[in-house]
Amino acid sequence: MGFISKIIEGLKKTKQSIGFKLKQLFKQGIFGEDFYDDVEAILLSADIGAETTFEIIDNLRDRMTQDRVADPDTAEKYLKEIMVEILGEEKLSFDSPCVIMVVGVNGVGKTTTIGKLANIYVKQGKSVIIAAADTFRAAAADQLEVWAKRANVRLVRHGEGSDPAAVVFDALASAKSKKTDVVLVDTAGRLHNKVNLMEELKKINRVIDREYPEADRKNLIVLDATTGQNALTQVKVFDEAVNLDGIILTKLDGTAKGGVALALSEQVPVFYVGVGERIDDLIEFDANSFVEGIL
Ligand SMILES: Nc1nc2c(ncn2[C@@H]2O[C@H](COP(=O)(O)OP(=O)(O)OP(=O)(O)O)[C@@H](O)[C@H]2O)c(=O)[nH]1
Ligand SMILES: [Mg+2]
Repeated sequence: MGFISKIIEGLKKTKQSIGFKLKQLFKQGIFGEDFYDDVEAILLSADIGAETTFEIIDNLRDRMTQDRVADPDTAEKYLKEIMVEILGEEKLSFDSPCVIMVVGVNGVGKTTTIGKLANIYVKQGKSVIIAAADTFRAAAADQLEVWAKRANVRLVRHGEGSDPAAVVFDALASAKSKKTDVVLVDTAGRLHNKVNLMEELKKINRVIDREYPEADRKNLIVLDATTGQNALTQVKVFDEAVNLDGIILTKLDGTAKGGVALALSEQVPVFYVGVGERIDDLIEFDANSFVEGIL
């Protein structure tokens, strides 16, 4: 399946919840105050969030009034354009060597996403090493081992309960000596408490800065699309601990809450979306395809 058809398939439920309703509304061709109220209600119901929804509505009303838009196709085109502007066109780009630390609460799909990312970079001809820095959960490194084998990349792991920063230290040493292009760092999603988790992530972050200052750095947060607006809070909390460069939004395939990508994009750019559990179910985010997928 191609990229576009995959994202369209992944956004099917979101489209069912908002796209069809909006289409019907636009088709009526009556663009008075009721129209904007109805669009607002539909967007609010789709996890786009109040702030982003109001911004979209204000923009739409301004542009439609200014250009005296009276036909459904133009109105729909304007709405799509506004959404694409909000989502932005930024892609994840980095120089080799690069260290990508992947963070997020438990169960969102960090480990799976690391396997998928490793696969993407290997296919691009890059060398990759994975650091199993989630030493808290017993099966975490085993799970990562399976993904590393699938993607055919090296893995650095220590025993359960060992210091995650030490795992990262070893992975960096190996990457430096072998001139590896990308180091992917898997982290724990849960510790005894949230303060511990944030302190651990800060420590790993410091170790990377100190041990490999010449490497490019990216901190990515993985968010589960099915959590909807809750994802915004997660971005805030993790961004305070370690500066976030981007978002990977997983499990779009199982949810009608894909609209949350719009609210998230206003905070931090979305670089990839997960649309399934298989190794090639991670797609580079593209604003135009996304908007076509939901409307
Ligand atoms: N449908 C679907 N499932 C996904 C996607 N990404 C991950 N999953 C599933 O989500 C579950 C949790 O994934 P993990 O990769 O273990 O999540 P994690 O964030 O590493 O979890 P912890 O290590 O416990 O914090 C697994 O069953 C994955 O197969 C996706 O894009 N779509
Ligand atoms: Mg994990």
